[in-house]
Amino acid sequence: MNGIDFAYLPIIGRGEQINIICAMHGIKVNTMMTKPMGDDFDKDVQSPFGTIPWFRDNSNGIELNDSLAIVQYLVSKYKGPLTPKSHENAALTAMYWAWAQDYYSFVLSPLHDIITDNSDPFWRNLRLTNTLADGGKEVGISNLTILHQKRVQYLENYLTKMNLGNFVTGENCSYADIFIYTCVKTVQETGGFGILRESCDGVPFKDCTNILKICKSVGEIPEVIECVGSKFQEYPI
Ligand SMILES: N[C@@H](CCC(=O)N[C@@H](CS)C(=O)NCC(=O)O)C(=O)O
Repeated sequence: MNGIDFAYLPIIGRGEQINIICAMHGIKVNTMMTKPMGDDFDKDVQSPFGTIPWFRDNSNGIELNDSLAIVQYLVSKYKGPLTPKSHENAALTAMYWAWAQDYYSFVLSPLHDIITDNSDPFWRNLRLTNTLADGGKEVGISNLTILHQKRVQYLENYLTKMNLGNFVTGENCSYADIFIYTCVKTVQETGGFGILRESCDGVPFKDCTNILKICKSVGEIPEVIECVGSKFQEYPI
């Protein structure tokens, strides 16, 4: 294959899970850094919807501008360990991915605005970013901490009820496990998320035995170890 072009930023964000999935499926990635943190790509102009991740498969020219669409395309076109084994497994994987996507969109992403001190309402193409509008930073962090705890508890409770194996859909790792892993490790280890850790008294995933078990299992996969390297320590968010 000719590999893929992949535009993102030098952060964990919504990009690292795609790098990991490519590593696990042997897909060659040509990384492009987008403005304002790089010069290879301009999301405001080149992305159909003004956001990243953005992707093109050089073998056929298909261009995708949504992380779930990218991941589902990759694991079905380039079969490997993360390719769902049944329709049921595919649907459950997409559902757990959506948990991580919502957690990212409504908890981690608004925290990015606080971490980067960006309270201009229109600095993103996708959503309003005046997280600090009502009550300032302290109230913002406190509200997002409550939301974090609620979202995490829902997932943890459901995993307990389902009593599955080492991963969300059973004994095999899915692409949803990878996204849950990158979100959890971002909160646990990146410098910027110190504010959330502090707000959770240093234990943002307290009593989350199942979630932490999944992250441990993902973190032991050799391709994950190699792909991630020291990024959680180096990247700000
Ligand atoms: N549903 C989209 C959301 C993409 C998204 O919000 N991307 C963020 C970065 S993780 C972005 O481009 N933000 C900048 C902006 O909105 O201008 C996906 O999952 O790809």
